[in-house]
Amino acid sequence: MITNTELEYKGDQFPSKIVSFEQDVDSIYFYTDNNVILKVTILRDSLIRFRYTTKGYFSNDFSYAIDKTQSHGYNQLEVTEEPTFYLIKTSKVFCRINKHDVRVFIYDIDGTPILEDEIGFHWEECYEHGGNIVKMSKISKDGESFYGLGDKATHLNLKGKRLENWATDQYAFHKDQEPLYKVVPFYIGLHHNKAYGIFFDNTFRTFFDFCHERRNVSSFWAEGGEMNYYFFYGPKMSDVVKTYTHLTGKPELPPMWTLGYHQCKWSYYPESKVKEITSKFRELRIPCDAIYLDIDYMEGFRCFTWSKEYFPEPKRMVAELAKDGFKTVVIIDPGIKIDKDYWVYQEALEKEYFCRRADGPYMKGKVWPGECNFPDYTNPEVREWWAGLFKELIAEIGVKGVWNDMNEPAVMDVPGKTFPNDVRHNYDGNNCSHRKAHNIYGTQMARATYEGVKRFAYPKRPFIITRSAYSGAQRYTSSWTGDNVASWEHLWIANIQMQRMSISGMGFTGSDIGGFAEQPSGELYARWIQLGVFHPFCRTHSSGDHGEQEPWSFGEEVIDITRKFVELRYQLLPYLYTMFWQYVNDGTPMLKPLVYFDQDDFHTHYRTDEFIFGNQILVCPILEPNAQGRRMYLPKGNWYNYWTHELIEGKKELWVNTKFDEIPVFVKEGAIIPKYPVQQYVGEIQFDELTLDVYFKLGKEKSLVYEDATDGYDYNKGRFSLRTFTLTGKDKELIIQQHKEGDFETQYSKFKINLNCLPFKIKRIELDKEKLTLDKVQIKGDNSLIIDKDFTELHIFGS
Ligand code: MIG
Repeated sequence: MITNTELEYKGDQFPSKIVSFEQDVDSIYFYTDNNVILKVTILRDSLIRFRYTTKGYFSNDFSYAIDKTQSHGYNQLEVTEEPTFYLIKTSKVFCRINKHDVRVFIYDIDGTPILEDEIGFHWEECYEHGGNIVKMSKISKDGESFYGLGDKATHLNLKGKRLENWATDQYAFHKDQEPLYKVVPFYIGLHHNKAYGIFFDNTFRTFFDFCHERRNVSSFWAEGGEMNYYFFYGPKMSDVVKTYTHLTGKPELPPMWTLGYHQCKWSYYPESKVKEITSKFRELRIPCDAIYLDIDYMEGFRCFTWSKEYFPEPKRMVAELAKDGFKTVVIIDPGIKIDKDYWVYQEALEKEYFCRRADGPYMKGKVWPGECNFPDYTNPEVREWWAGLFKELIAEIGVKGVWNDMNEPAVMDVPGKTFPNDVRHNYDGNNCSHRKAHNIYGTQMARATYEGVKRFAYPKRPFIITRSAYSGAQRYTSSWTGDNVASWEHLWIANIQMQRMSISGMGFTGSDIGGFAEQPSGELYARWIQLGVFHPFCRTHSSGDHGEQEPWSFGEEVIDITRKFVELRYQLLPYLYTMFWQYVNDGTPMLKPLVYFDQDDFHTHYRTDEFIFGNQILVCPILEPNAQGRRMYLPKGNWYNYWTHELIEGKKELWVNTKFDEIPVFVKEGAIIPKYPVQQYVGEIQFDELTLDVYFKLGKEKSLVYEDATDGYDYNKGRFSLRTFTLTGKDKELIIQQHKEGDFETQYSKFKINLNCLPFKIKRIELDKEKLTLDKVQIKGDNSLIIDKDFTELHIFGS
């Protein structure tokens, strides 16, 4: 018999009081008398995990996001019991846990409240009235700002927004549209000049509310799964971002060519069209390293096949393109055409690798090839099989990179544009429904692709690009921001998305330059290229049904602007490669929003347009038509205008004049910017000179240049070169010291040193403490020196 109380909707439930606690090395368990357990795990002094169950026991602890190869450790952990609370202390934070309601309060060592529970953990659990929702609410502090969350197409500062994480194929999305392709449930809070972070590692549909519903409350919740989050203490935003990136993992170094310029369109075919495009790049001398084949290269959109009509001899074509410096990248989608004569379909069917509906049949959905089945990439055996499928493409045909699309997963002509919720997934042995696996499906596909490409490209490095991704996907793949639009608003969105992705651990990202949907004007395309060359991933792509979108589609002026900026990117390759190496090494994001650069300056908290590219170059795109320049904010420090060399003091708003072939670019004083000669593709020419653009400063500044063989894995065996340049400027002196690590021999043996903005006349030069004889140095008219040895100290005296 059903009683009334059983049918009654209970609404929110709350933990009751703590009745006991127990410590097991780095974890402390708090037990309540209504089956809630809070498990607090100290991973580092500034990294604490909070995990709750409402069942009285914890299920298997499994996460795709956490990088298990990373180590953690703390200096201090003390747990004390007081009459009304417990206190957990590390060397960085105190964490108070109330006995009567399990609310959590975190303070830093100075006693400043950093993050405090409002209601804290609560949940709904009722089959008749809406299922299972786990919720968390925090008190938001005065003047608090919020950042992060991956690819959101909205203001960089998320204060006042409510956001949703459910990977979605969002064609021609617009500003503030939710949800989008990626799921990064990580945010940074900043108040009283102190930053902290939260990573809510829950793959169900999640929501974040930053003072949108209630002015003083930030909250997050999930439609299933556990309340399971990591807290990061800064106080610097850079510490939060680095620790988050360390926790969810960093990529390996990509081959240097992937940092070149890429050309794409839906679709270049047949072979003659592809060749026409690549030849035109060489003819116009616009550098380019990669050419993409979209879905039409396949036979009826069947993955791992080639259209015999359009591409009769792929191996020959790919080799010919490679001879001309072009790397071929091909698209691979998750949908496998239901076709009993198609070997990939046959194999997957035989081995039972396709996803099934709850009551048994295979998940069927329409995508480009027509009706398809979909591999369950959350099954390790399926990933292994999928990886093996790349043998022919990579090892035999010579394709250099793979592009994973439609992996939200996208399904046509159905409500919700994806799988139904009842679809089953293996989830690495933790069987579950699509409600839980949806958000990581794309990441697991990209991971399987990465494993395949890596295996067959060896000893070269793999390259993968994905559309959908969950936290941690950066370990396997780069990404792009999906189907944007050729509009000025989307140029603004692209700028923000790339900064946001960078501080969300997923730095190797770019937008479709020029816009995917609709046709850009020449002016918009030029402005987009001018920004795009400063994004980690730099590719023009378009849907192709609105006209041409190659650099030469918009007339001479745009060709020249494109060439100028793509050439600049190629000159800056050692700088770009070094910033990538820093990302790989310690999780430093490649692009830094101004708030990341100087969080103590309140003016930076709501800036969106300016960003720091690497460590020493500041970029501000032009985001409007007919601009003669723009207003912008220059953060702390002194900056040289890259084009005019004018020195400007920062921490102020200013107007900057620009011509059509310029955008505001500034170089931090004291910087030494390394440059290669312009090449049409990475490795095109042998060169014997590294250019160092030196920007004088009164005082000290460090600059780095990381190099290796540009591909392969020898750098892991010490075959890299890391140069540290220390610049010291005095009244009438400039000293540049160089320290070199690693045993990679760079191909060049000379340095061309451009002494920009020297405030004095050169009187005498000493190299490694010896007065220079002229065969070791040539002074050119424009304050540039050629030095033909690996110096350790260059000392310039002025008068
Ligand atoms: O339904 O492969 O975002 O980059 O060119 C469209 C064709 C499928 C969507 C991708 C886009 C790609 C296109 N794809």
